[in-house]
Amino acid sequence: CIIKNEPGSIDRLLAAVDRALTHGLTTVLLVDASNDSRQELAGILRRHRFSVIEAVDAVEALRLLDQGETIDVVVADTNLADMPAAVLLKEIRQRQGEDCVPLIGFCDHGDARLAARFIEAGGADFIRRPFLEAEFCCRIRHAASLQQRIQTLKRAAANDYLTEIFNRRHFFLTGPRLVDQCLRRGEGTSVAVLDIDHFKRLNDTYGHEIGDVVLKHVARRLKVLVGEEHLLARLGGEEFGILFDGLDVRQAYAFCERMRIELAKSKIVVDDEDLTITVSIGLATIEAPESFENYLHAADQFLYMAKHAGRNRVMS
Ligand code: GH3
Ligand code: MG
Ligand code: MG
Ligand code: MG
Repeated sequence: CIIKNEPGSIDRLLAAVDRALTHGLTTVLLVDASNDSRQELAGILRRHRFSVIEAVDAVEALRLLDQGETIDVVVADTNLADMPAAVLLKEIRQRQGEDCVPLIGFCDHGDARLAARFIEAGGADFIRRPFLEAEFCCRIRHAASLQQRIQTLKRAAANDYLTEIFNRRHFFLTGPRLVDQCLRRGEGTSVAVLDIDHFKRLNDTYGHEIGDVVLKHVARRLKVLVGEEHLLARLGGEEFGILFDGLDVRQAYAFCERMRIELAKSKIVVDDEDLTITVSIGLATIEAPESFENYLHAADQFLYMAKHAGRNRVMS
């Protein structure tokens, strides 16, 4: 961090120092209206090497979550005055979906049935005072590590192992929602199926391993060309799908042409040889609600036409 004599530079420096010190630590959002209790719990957590963000009520907690703060676990007093714990849970769910940040509730006294009700409502865990520091911290650590494992599994389930781009499953799971959003905004969209030409010949000539290198190369190039805006996946074999977010036919066609030309120009260095490949692309416009499979089928038919017309081209 470079310190300049400007307003706010000390704040930025302190924030950078804080980020460096807390890097890699589990971050807990501690929601507790009582200053004494919050300070005590924050003290315990910091002593046990947690990074702690404090909130005095549910509204402030939600605001911090909305700001996109990195938070691994929320630990909240279940007797918050501004919002019952179950409502806070529901609000977090609504914002972050099914596997949202885990929420652990705690209470001082009160109804013994609260723990069961809280966990049934979706809470990750429940802790009652008085508790031992070690138990408090290990329950939080456990919730955080479980969440991390879920995220790792989710990423793996969406990932194509060879090319490290999204897989077919992810494409078919998330594609329909993206189409819905485009159509509801009143924008058309389109889907492309891209297939490497004569890939079998390449495999037969250079071997399967070199074929894999080529697949990885094409995926890497496509990832750069397509960017974050559109959805790219390996559909299987040497076939890739691209769902364009809000491009009309002309724009999508131009996009596909650019991809085709870029890939044909791109040299793939294998041992001492430079390999080149070409691709054929089928592009289907999406204008009305239909099944996602139908859109793909249409794109496939255009791909088939592109192959028959001589390959290395886009058909729509
Ligand atoms: P076309 O131009 O008509 O698309 O011909 P093609 O040879 O590319 O198509 P074809 O469907 O005949 O062959 C695809 C080949 O892709 C056959 C298969 O062995 C190979 N393949 C599929 N998955 C993989 C993979 O993961 N790695 C490698 N190296 N090859 C793969
Ligand atoms: Mg084929
Ligand atoms: Mg092919
Ligand atoms: Mg194919």
